[in-house]
Amino acid sequence: MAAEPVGPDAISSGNPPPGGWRSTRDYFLAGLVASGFAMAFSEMLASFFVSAPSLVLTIGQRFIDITPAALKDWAIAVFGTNDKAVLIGGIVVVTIIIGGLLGVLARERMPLAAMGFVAFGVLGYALGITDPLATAGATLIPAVAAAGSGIAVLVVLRHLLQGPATEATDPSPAGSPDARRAFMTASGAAVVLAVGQVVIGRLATGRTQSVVAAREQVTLPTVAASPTTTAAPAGTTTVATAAAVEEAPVTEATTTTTRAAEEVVRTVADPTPAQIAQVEGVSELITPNETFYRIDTALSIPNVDLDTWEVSFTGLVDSPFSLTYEELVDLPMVERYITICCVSNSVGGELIGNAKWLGVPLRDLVERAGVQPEGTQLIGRSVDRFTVGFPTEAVFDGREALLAIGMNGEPLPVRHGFPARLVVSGLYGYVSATKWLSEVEFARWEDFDAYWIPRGWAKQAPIKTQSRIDTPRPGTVEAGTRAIAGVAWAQNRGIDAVEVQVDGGPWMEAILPEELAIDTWRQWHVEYDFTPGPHTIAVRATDRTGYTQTSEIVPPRPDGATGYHTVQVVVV
Ligand SMILES: Nc1nc2c(c(=O)[nH]1)N[C@H]1C(S)=C(S)[C@@H](COP(=O)(O)O)O[C@H]1N2
Ligand SMILES: [Mo]
Repeated sequence: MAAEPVGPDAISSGNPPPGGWRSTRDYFLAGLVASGFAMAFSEMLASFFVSAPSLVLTIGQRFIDITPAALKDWAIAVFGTNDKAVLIGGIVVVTIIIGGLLGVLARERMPLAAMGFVAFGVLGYALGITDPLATAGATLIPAVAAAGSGIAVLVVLRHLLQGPATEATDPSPAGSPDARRAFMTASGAAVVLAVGQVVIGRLATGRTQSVVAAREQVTLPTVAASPTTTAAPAGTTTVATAAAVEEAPVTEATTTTTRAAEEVVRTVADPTPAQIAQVEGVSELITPNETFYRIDTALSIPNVDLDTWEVSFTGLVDSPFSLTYEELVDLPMVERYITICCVSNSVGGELIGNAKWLGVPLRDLVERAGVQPEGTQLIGRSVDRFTVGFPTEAVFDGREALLAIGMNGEPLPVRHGFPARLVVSGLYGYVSATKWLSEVEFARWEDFDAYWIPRGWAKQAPIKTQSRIDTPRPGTVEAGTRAIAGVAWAQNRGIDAVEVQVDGGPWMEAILPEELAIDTWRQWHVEYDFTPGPHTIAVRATDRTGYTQTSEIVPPRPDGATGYHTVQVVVV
């Protein structure tokens, strides 16, 4: 907070400038303090009430929604995954500066400046109620708080600057050192209070995010392992609850197991050692939830109320229906290893991860709804209004497609879509993987374009066959024999071969561990004897259809990047 333009040093401590120290700068400072205080107060109150939106976040959210694609690409390119933090910081700074200008305006025309704060409150309210989880009444709280507290602080500071209106021509007493001290003290106090409110707001958010607590109460369906299987390494039980899990672990890739209530969870075994590359520096076969990439448009993670949450199947169906979380969890489930990735992933990028998903086969649910022949598009709607759309056909063509509630043996992490999300093998996330799912709707293919389609991304988006070098990393490498290793993926098809090339030489066949599933990435490696000097390493993968990934370099937009991943090293 040392950088705040307040405190005694912000104003020269020498003689008052001609006309007193009540310069434009002082009024600007008063405005900055007033708007900063107003924002902090409003944000703190918003964090106390679940249905009251944060105005700063909703402004940011609407900004994201209307931002032209090109600007968004630029922001992601420049700021990477910090783009959201930069956006919020930008909104705060701009708002405070506008507040400063209102402060200057307040010098002569306080009512007009007050109108400015009211306008802010009104704008905040108008944007705030667009938050899908906000109520009209609760939204009044942060909006009124922002306008009211901003005006109040400004009135007080202005009063301290101008003093009683008695002797307007006399700079005293307002211009006296005492009055000045009073102004600075009041400003400083307001800033301290604002900071305190931000801190309290932060702490409160952690508690009102009731979804976090609700998630911790969730017990995933328990797997009673099949008694027919033979011994396997410990720790092969696959879901969160340890209770009622029998000893005999599962070794088949897919084994039907019986639960007490005749419900069925078909679980998958943990990867065997033969399926895991024992190579240092290669991506883990299963990506831990903590490091799994996260991509979404949500500035604040939807705080879903598990007691009222439902997912409904609607649109062009014969029998629409809804499921509560309890009902959903009671349905027959499967576990599947599926690698999901983002279309924005550049060649060699990190926006990809592999997890074990627990969920209901989408096909079961779609059949229950009875989709009509014209329902050629499946729309996945989120509580945050995000949408995806993909061909209904993908539900029936034999690929893995889940309405998932579990990720790597845990309830879905909140950032990855708790309570439920879609996971569809072989389709990029933006057309398939709705997090915080609220509705699965069927429509004609030509009648609806999901969130990213009008923003310049392809409507059909199958994942492209790709490969990535994880080690060595670009830079300096010691001479000698070491592994070149990475991952390759062609979800829904499977990877058959990976080849590595150094300095344009012959393509070397990489070693692949046993396949975990055609829906997951596959680790690969070669041992290579590095000689001193600069070297360029390239990789390419061939999928089970016999297709070798193209060397043609195209950017992620509109339907996924292509080109060989290359890494440059200098061997010493
Ligand atoms: N509600 C919601 N779901 C969403 C998105 C989103 O912005 N909002 N982004 C999609 C995109 S673009 C991707 S790549 C995946 C990423 O899932 P992850 O964050 O769990 O890795 O989520 C998809 N689901
Ligand atoms: Mo994505």
